[in-house]
Amino acid sequence: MYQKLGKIFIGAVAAASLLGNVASAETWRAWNIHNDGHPNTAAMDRFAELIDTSTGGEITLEVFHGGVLGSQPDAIEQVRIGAIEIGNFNLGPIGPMVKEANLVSLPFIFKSVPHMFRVLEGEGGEIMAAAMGEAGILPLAWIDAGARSFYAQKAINTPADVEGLKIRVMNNDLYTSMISAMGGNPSPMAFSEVQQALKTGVVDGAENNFPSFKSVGHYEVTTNYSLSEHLIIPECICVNTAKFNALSPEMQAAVRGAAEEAALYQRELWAIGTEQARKDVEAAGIVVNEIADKSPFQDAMVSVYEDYLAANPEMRKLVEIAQSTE
Ligand code: GTR
Repeated sequence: MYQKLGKIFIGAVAAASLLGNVASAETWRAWNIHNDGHPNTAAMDRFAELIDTSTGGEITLEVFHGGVLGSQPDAIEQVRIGAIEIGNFNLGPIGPMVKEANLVSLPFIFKSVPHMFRVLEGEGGEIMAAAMGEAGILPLAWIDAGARSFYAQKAINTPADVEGLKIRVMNNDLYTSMISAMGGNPSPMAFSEVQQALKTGVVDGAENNFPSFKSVGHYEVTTNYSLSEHLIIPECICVNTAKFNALSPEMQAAVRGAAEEAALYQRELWAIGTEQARKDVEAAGIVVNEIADKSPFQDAMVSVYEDYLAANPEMRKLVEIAQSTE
């Protein structure tokens, strides 16, 4: 009897599968570089819950925090080829792979975080998203990563203060040009190595936003955080394009909807987390330097733009879109 019922059931499932109306549940792996306590970690956990609900349990997200699935450039490549399905990536290290993503890595390209989001939500964002999708790493939603500023054992209030300093940067030639243009020595390095490098003096300084400055202990091995805000780089929740395209339109909408909701949650957490991180590092003794006039930094970047656009003239259009966005 049971056997017979079993056979009927299996037969029904097989028939339904042939008709294509039984989805098979999948588990997707997600990469996140941050630890507990960082806003993006909570947002990625929320994303996992949301995707479970919105897909009716058809897609389960297993989120790996703390960069345990590899460094960011490696993980970007893994999502691109489909070895990992999803990542919360900074667009900085995507630039070497997808030229259009490099728009956001031009220093001072955005006037503010809201301006950055306006560009991303307009034609500029569409062009970038299309190119990223084409490269295999499709953005489902943009998330906030604030502004990056310099920190070291001294104040960095002008580009001249960078002169002669070895500064850690993320992997992207635009950042090495940026530091060189200030007279510093750029040192590209994985995020996980920076604290030790600062501690042992392998580098003299680095640059990041307040939440990351705090979460991985860079504030424990520096004394000054100077608000140069030279880079406003967004992040994405990005999926392997082929995996996403293989889903039914309903499932695609469910996954995208979950990512968009998680992104909105991230932006809320980000605002609170940034303020809290600043308070915490100040309470721990970090001197935060306001920089009233950033124009010396901006002037130092003229050659970076000139050289980059001479070598990549096709990027002029995106730069113009960003600069003409109110
Ligand atoms: C953080 C960002 C990470 C990583 C890191 C870095 O702000 O969220 O994805 O890019 O900076 O400096 O490597």
